[in-house]
Amino acid sequence: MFSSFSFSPHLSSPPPVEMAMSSILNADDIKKALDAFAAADSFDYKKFFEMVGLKSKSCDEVKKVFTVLDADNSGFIEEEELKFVLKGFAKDGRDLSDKETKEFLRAADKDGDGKIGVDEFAALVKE
Ligand SMILES: [Ca+2]
Ligand SMILES: [Ca+2]
Repeated sequence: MFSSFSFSPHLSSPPPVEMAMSSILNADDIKKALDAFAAADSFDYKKFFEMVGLKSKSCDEVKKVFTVLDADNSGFIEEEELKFVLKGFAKDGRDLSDKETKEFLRAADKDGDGKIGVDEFAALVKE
């Protein structure tokens, strides 16, 4: 018989994102930040991280947020995950445009491997 516990590394249904995020960040702050950058190509990661309150969080909490955004648990936020990064904060967050995604990635990806590691993410948040 199958046990009720699953240790599969290929988890097809990650835990509810909003619940995880709202245990770290204030839902109202997230909503305000998403509203502020609702227009296409208006995204500013520095202001966004500040508005959602991430900038003032501890390193551990920033790492938890990274884990939520790393939807496939690869240990990195890849370009395709970055495009949907706002959905990690709230279900109704918009997709980033290709231009925003590339700019965000370029700003974060200090070692140039085309994806964002947890240290790169933490450094970006604290920038
Ligand atoms: Ca990933
Ligand atoms: Ca990198």
